[in-house]
Amino acid sequence: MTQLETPTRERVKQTLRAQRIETPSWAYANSGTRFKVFPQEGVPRNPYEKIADAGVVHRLTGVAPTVALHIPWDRVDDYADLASHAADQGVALGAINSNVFQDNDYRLGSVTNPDPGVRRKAIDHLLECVDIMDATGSRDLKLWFSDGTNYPGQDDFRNRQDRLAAALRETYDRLGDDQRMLLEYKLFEPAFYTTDVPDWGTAYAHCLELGPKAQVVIDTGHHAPGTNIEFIVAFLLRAGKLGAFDFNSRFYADDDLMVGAADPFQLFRIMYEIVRGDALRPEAGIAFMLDQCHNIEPKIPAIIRSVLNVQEATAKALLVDADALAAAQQAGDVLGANAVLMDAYHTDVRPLLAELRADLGLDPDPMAAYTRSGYFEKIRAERVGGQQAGWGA
Ligand code: PSV
Ligand code: MN
Repeated sequence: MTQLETPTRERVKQTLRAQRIETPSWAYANSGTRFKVFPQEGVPRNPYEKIADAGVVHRLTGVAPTVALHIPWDRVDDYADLASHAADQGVALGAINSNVFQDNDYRLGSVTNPDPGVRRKAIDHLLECVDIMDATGSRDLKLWFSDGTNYPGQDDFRNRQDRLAAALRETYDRLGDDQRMLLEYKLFEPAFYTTDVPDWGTAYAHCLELGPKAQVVIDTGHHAPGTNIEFIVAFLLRAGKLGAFDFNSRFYADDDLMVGAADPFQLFRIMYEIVRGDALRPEAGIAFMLDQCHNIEPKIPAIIRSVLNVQEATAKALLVDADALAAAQQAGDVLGANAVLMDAYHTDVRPLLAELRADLGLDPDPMAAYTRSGYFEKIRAERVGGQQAGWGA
């Protein structure tokens, strides 16, 4: 490894101290594919236990201070009590994810369903999520709609867009001054012919029409193979319309594997655009969230690994020599410009990150620290009986 100059190391560490990565409550729970859910020992049985696990991830990594909830999977009687439990665990409640995709009524869609009664039910759920945000102090409402069609002629595209716009407007108007709506797109699944919010352009157009409190979420697993995601990042950031990421990685479709596992270079390119847009600062308002499912690997270590992967990609992005890159680009030096980026990507930042953690009073190796902590043995012994949480629970 080339030795990094002290000012560079200090600059990068300083910026990394402010990084915030949000973990998803559902990643701590059981999940699977449509073929099988493999239960694991020690899995949380309720939202309180999921939040306890998120607290462990934050204590070990120092950069995961919030946990996203999914409603109704994390429905509780008293959200203020859940928020105070989170504070006891050293974390706060983050984005509220709505869920209008698991009820029998939503067979033909939720907010775009041809039946006005079903649309009303779906919108009421979105409004309930804003009530929950009021109680938890959450800033962000994350919306993902599985709505779409399976067959040509099944429903009218334009009517569905009108219904979508009306539902978004009603929800938008319910938001408080400090609250935001984050609209997520996805190319396909569960709908296979059309999806009502299939891509960033559709999400962007709706957000533009709604106003400044509506922004786009990029879930890295929600694109056609080969899509240049970093271009989308650059475009939306420049337009002031990037609100959040759902990080994960994919080999084929919406695989929900650990971020940075399938394509660490893509994650670096995305984080470079974030650095280029000066959007790493918490004040820039980009929520860096994970949206993953750990079907066969142990969950808490997988989430720690994912947080570290984002941190490593960020450190590499911060090492790009901006002046040298600009000079090469201006001079039309194609290979020189590419080399500046690749030099940063090929730097081994693990020693720098270990040093950062030591500065913060953390164990330099969070994965090993988790194994040594005995936390898994504790939850395995304690969390017996009851219903393990999972998708839909
Ligand atoms: C949809 O595939 C999605 O990415 C949305 O964010 C959902 O809320 C989440 O997955 C559920 O796992
Ligand atoms: Mn997602």
